[in-house]
Amino acid sequence: MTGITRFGAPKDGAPTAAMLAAWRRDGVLVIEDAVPHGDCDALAERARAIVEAWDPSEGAAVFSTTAPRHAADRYFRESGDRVRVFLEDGAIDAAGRLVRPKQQAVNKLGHALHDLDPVFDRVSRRPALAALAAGLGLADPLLVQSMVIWKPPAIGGAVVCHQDAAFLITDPPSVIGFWLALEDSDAGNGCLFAIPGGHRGPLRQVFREVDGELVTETLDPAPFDETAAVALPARKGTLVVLHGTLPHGSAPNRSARSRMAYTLHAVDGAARWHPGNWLKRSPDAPFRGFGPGD
Ligand SMILES: O=C(O)CCC(=O)C(=O)O
Repeated sequence: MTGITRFGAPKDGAPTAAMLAAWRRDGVLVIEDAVPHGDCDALAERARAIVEAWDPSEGAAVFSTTAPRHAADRYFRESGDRVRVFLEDGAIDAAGRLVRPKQQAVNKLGHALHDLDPVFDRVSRRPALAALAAGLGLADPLLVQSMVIWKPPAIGGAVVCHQDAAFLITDPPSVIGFWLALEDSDAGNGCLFAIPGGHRGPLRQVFREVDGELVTETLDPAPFDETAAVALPARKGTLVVLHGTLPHGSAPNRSARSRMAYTLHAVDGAARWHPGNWLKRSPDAPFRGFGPGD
């Protein structure tokens, strides 16, 4: 038992009264069978094809939330309106050469899959997801960031407990995370965990640009109560919706199974997008909403 109420997919996507009550109480919704397996497979297949086509000599960066090095890296900073490949710690040697097959070396792809790839675009802009976002209060939703989190077998890295509002900053905080299991996840292969109700606590940190450098600023030093965290196992097709101030993360994957997930973050265009956000878009690639012409 996870202690979190699990829901079936509402008919037209809009959250039911029970879902809204759980959202307010817990700051997280687990919606089973929200996306058909065919769409999950199509996303996983596209992700693998992007990695297959990627030439490691074009450049790459290790992405680690436990030993962050990416902040100084142009490769990361320029990925806001591109699709770039980030590698696991342990996938390259001291000279930067891959020591594992590409498909088993990836930490994540990011961060504009939803705008640049037609398959990710179609699944991200499902009408049911737009109805869910509207029902959860995003008046003018803007899809700002998408990632495939690879979690490869054996070396899949941990994602430390964090609040998404620290990384996608608006005033007031408005980000909502839509996390979709592309494969079954459980405690054995590093499923998500979250602290139910923790979204009602303060935003602890912001990660932002100051004088050209990306820095983490502490707003509130109170540690997360990780003893209150619950595991959120999710079968393929399950959507986990995360409030922007909900503390959540995932354990490493030391198993022989991969744990691929797709995650999409939306903010409210009615809130002010902080100019110091790490995530930048070129002027000809503005954030768009759920509609084709938004
Ligand atoms: O997939 C994971 O392990 C973590 C994802 C996450 O933290 C997020 O989408 O905000």
